Amino acid sequence: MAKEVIKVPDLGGADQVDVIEITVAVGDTVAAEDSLIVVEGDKASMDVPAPMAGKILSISVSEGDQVSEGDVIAEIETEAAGEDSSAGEEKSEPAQEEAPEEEEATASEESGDEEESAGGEEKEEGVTVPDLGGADAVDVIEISVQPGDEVAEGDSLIVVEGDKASMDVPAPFAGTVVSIDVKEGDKVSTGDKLGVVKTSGGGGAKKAEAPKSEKKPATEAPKKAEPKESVQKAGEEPPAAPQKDHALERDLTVSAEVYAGPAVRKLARELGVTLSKVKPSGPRNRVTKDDLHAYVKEQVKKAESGAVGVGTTGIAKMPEIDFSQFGPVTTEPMSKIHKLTAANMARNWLNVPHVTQFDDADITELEEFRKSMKAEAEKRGVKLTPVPFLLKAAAAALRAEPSFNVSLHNDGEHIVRKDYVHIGMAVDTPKGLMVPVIRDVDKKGLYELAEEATAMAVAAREGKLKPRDMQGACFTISSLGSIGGTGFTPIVNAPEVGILGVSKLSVQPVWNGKEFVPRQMLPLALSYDHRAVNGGDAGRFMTYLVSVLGDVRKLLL
Ligand code: CAO
Repeated sequence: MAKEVIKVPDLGGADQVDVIEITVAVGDTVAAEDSLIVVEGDKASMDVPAPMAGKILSISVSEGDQVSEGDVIAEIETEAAGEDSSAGEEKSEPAQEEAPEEEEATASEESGDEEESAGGEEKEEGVTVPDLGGADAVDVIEISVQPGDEVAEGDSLIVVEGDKASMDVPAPFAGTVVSIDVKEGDKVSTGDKLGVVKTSGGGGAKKAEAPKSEKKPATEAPKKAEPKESVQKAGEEPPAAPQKDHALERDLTVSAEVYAGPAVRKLARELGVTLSKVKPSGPRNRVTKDDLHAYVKEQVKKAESGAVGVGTTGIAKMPEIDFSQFGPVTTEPMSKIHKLTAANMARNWLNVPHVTQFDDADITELEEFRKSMKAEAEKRGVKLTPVPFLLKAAAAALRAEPSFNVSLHNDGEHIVRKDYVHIGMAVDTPKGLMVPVIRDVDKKGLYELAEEATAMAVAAREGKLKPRDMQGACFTISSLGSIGGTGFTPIVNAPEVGILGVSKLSVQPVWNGKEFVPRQMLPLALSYDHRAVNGGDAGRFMTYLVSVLGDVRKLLL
């Protein structure tokens, strides 16, 4: 065991860089090259990696500190004293290897594309990737300008990112962007051509003041770029040291003005997360790895619960409202059934183009018949309500008009036709809405259906339904007749394509050709998925249904 001191490595000439993230905690065990802290200078941010594996004993810096080369970052206890004793400060430099040097003046200097004309006239110069401090084949993560854009000297043209650092490649002089020859996702190395910038005149190119071959000494802090107005959002500026942070802001504006370090950006890209959607919690509104993880967790949770929000529908979410400001409230968790119903309803409402057709069935004779059978039904231990009749009539209609006994295939290319008739029955339970399914309704008699409907309703209310009891329906009946109402528009329970809403029976005056007579009229509402069913089919289905409910003898035919 040996104790080693880890210091800030060579920062490529930059001095007094900000510590923007501490990525380890005291007690953490790290592998060699694991990031310890992230620092950020004028134009680049970089991870400072552990020079050796070990356990972090202490951390001497905090977020927001400014550090320079040689400052102590942390103490680490290494496993094998002998092996790592030579590491110490020397090994604290690997980051330097990957940290791009801020040699903005190198851009274009070695380019052979220069088309220079006499002083004071326009000239076009190729811009190349500057010295990347040893890094090779770095990713182009943002193109900051377009052909035709006016840029000031030092304005970012593109942003590149290696393993441990990201940096702007600045315009070598003020002028107009003629072309950008790389695109996001390309890999570039030192010397690769990025594009062409045209000076507006000899006097406009500040670079002309410096000899072409002159490179800025590595020890000189890079010149700060004045950010373009378009990337400066007044409301989003970090509060501290605005002048110093101009280039920093530019660097952090990658991905819609988001403030994040290279490691976080890399992780975001790997996870496919748009950084601008992540709520930052770090200093100066910086997105941290924890923020990214929290965001991904939340998205996964939402997706698994089927919750509908931005991203799945494109519809803005409801604003969060504190109802207690209007009066006393209590907040309680939704039951699992309630949450599932909410998700299913939203999914069906948004996916299915609904049409609802209305009609009234004259069930005067049906009611007479039902009442005449009631006593006998009770002897058999069943309750004969209108529901078994509705089940039987709907099954007959599904057979007579099979356009309703289908489901749309998910591939959008096929229709599945069913040669069975299973019907779901909406049941109102204390825990929420449940839809048990009665199988082979077309093959069952009224008593059998009455018995099964009652048993299913009881099982639903007692929470005893099994998943299979709620699967496989071809069509659903939602009867609110015992509760009341003159009509409602039910939501199709996809992948079924139709649902019948039944409201409360009432006695209505009906013209029989000679006079108005009192008839018992049952309001029906048939909602259907207009992708699968046409209005004509729906009209025929409803007319057939009304006719068999009007004369149940037809069910025997
Ligand atoms: N009009 C007038 N009276 C009706 C009627 C109608 N359309 N439908 C049923 N009734 C009567 C019944 O005949 C019964 O009266 P009697 O006891 O005098 O015979 C009474 O209402 C109670 O019926 P019930 O509720 O016990 O049985 P049911 O077969 O009518 O209904 C069930 C069973 C499970 C469908 C029902 O209890 C239920 O839960 N309905 C709610 C469904 C629902 O929530 N739908 C909305 C889904 S979308 O949110």
